[in-house]
Amino acid sequence: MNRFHGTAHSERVAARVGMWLGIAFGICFVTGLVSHAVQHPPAWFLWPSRPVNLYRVTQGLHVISGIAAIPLLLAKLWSVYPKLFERPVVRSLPHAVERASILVLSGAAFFQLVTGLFNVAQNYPWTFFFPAVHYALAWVAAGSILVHLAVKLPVIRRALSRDTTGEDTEHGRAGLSRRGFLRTTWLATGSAVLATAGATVPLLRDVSVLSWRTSNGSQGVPVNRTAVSAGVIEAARAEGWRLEVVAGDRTRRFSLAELGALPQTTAELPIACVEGWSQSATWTGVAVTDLLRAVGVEPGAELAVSSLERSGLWARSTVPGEHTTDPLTLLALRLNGEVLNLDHGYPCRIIAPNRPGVLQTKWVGRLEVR
Ligand SMILES: Nc1nc2c(c(=O)[nH]1)N[C@H]1C(S)=C(S)[C@@H](COP(=O)(O)O)O[C@H]1N2
Ligand SMILES: [Mo]
Repeated sequence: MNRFHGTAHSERVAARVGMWLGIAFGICFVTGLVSHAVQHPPAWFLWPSRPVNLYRVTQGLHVISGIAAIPLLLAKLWSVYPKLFERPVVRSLPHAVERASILVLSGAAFFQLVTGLFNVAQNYPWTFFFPAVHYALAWVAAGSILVHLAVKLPVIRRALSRDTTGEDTEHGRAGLSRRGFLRTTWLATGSAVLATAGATVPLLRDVSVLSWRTSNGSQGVPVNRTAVSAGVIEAARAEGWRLEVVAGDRTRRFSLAELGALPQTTAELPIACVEGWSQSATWTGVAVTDLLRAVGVEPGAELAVSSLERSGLWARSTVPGEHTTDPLTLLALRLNGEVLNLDHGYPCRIIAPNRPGVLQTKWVGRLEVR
């Protein structure tokens, strides 16, 4: 009856690949939730400013586990696709629910991986707002995985606990093909990770031939959005540029020279882009703690940051209290020993430890103490 018996289409293969896929999805889901919470913090959520590289690691894991899940999902679909042709199509109500949940699961998983991949490649061939849709479907995928796990638990148990030593000889060639299939799956997964992880893992930088870091950038750091595309060249270069610092009903204005005359702090801090690339650099500028004290405010207050950029999605950000007290939260003026160039946010930009790149606002024009 089972035409696919004894090949890669066995319960055992499906369960083994499924287990690794489940682990990859689990890591991807949790790190995705972290990234979402950091960018849209609910009231109870507190994201520390240390360790400096924590977000870099969680977001790196998010993208790496997502990449690993692609070959794993393909292998999993390959191992179970004969079930699509099972007849009768629906045997009972539970069977119908199970099949429907698998449809939702495959659809959501496929959607997440494909849109995620396009996103890291900075290609947006769609009109919806990626982060919101990606976030919503993560819950759909996670929910349907749980249903699937619950339904399949007996099969998974049986498949993962079965002793294979006898089986391989029993089925001869079939056993070999099963092992060959698994080995190919691991190899494809490992290659996909190695080919891309260098975007965030410095040791793999030269190994990762498919790495998608946004150009090599100037001053040794990639550039996501250039000053030209943000339309800020004129405003950033203007003679009359002043940093406005608003605290209550007082507004202080600092020229670039005045900012340069305040105490300067230098720190090695990463840009950790949500798109999965990260890069450490040496930043120098005015510690936000020093800047706040210069305007008579105790650090610990929340800061609203506005860019000279008029309409971009990332033209504004909020630096929460935990970050304004950290002496490494900088209004950076210099990068790797040079004056920040226009693409990196001249005249000044936010660089705070343990933050997603999207919140490291460039071309800052105004800070407002909340
Ligand atoms: N004003 C403004 N700031 C911004 C952005 C932007 O589009 N506009 N992009 C952000 C993103 S997504 C990243 S990853 C970092 C990249 O900084 P870099 O170009 O100096 O590497 O800047 C952030 N700051
Ligand atoms: Mo980014």
